[in-house]
Amino acid sequence: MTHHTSAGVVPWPQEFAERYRSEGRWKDRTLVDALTEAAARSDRTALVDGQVRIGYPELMDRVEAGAARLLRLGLDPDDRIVVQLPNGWQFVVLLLACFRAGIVPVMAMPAHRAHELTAIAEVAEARALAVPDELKGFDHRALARRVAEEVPTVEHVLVSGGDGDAGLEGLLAPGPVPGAAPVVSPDPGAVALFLLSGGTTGLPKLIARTHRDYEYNVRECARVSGLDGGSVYLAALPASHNFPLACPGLLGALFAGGTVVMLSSPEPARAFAAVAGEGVTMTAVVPAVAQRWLEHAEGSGGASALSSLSVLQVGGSRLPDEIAARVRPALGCTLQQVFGMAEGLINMTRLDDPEEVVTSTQGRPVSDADEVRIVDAFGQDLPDGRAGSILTRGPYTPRGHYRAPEADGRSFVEGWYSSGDIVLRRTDGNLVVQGRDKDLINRAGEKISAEEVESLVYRVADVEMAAAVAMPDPVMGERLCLYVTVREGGHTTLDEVRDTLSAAGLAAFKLPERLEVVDLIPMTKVGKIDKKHLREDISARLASGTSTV
Ligand code: OOB
Repeated sequence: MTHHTSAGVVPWPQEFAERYRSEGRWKDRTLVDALTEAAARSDRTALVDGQVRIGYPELMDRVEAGAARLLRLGLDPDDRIVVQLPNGWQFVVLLLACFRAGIVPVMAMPAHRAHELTAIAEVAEARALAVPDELKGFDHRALARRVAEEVPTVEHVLVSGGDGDAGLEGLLAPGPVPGAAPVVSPDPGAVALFLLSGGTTGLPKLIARTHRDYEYNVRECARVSGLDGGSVYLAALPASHNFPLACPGLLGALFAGGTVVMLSSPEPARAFAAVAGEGVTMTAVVPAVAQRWLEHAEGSGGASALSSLSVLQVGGSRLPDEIAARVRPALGCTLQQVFGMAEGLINMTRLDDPEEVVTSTQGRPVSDADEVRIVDAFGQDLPDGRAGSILTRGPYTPRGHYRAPEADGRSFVEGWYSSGDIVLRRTDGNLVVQGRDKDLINRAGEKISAEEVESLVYRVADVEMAAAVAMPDPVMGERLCLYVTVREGGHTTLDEVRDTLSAAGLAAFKLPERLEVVDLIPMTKVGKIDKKHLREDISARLASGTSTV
């Protein structure tokens, strides 16, 4: 028997919940209710994936039938299903079918491997996994089987793209579904999905998002980014990430009655062709991708392919001001900077902001009910213009991680979420992200917990002590550099470390990209590894071209 999802969810205090409801922020409707309203009004294509085009009536039919078949399979409302699918129509329909039935998807990434998937399935006590057959030469079906063997709650593996009988395509075909029980809508206050935290702990943390808080998240983001029924949204970042999913993302486009185009990679040639072919009006990318798009457009004159594009959202990591300034001239669209987090708070520059605000700030909260404080090391509020740690709470920022009371001692302070970002608030209210005091590496928007990597490095035979730090990188923003000390007479290499971590099932994007074998790892006065010193050290080594190996 698995837990009920709600056990382990930290609720909003009653007075806040009542206020959010009476102010009309939280509505009494599920995510599928929001979709149903849009579907009734729209005559647009809802979903495009290559040659596959799905209109709203067909989408609703598939969602209803998919929900009925998930239940007929033996899954119950409130059961968790780990979803590890690439950007394709199956991802969208499965997610909506889960929302319809009250089955709770857990948003894994295609890049995850056994280490991550097992931990995610364990924390969620998942009863099912949904995976592609194979992706980029990797056998996800075998990976899922391995996870299912290790995690006793997992009973079903649903595979997309294969020819097996448990195929996802069959499950998500339009109805009717003989012998199925009627599908009952979940409570709007129930957990709709779990997002993955870009956190700093050794194990992944899950964030429970309810139907009503997530619907509000989508609604406010859609308003601020100008989405409407005529919008064509390109999902080119991995769709299980909060940004392309709900800020306003593909859910925003669907709830507006617009069109969603699913693309499995943001690689410029393919993305530009998709924009031109489908008349895409809006998309979201990370700074590293924005940079590649700029180079592509500035180089081969590909910018004309983007003539339909009106808004380019960029977020996930800090966009350098100089790159921000190139967006409008080179791509001919409005830049919208987005500083958000899976834990809730989303900040955006506004479409009619002066160019200076758009190119040099990360915007301001999307909701006037979002509360933001900037505090010093002692938790004292700082005046505008002074950089400090950002704390936030609000109608779509949950009050804790899922089943993680211990880890939350640091990241939630009396109901305020402390993201670990160092932020300055200007007098005009716009936020500027200046740094970070959390122990992670932000590799082109993909968050890598230093602790998670370090804990596995000790499996390398001769390693004595390990410290993972961010090294600056012109393309990815940051990459992971690993400092190690080795036992006397011992030695190790970058290849050995990477091989060991891969064998441990760690996702490839988390593997160290540089190794520094040193005699001593510097410690602070309180006996912690001095990461600040190491970051300065690697910056200096990169600047002077020196290395220990
Ligand atoms: C987004 O969400 P997560 O959960 O992957 O990561 C959140 C963290 C933030 O705490 C911050 O450290 C960093 O990512 N971040 C940015 C940023 N946007 C996110 N740092 C500097 N500048 C930005 N514009 O990354 C996310 C979620 C929803 C929308 C957009 C991004």
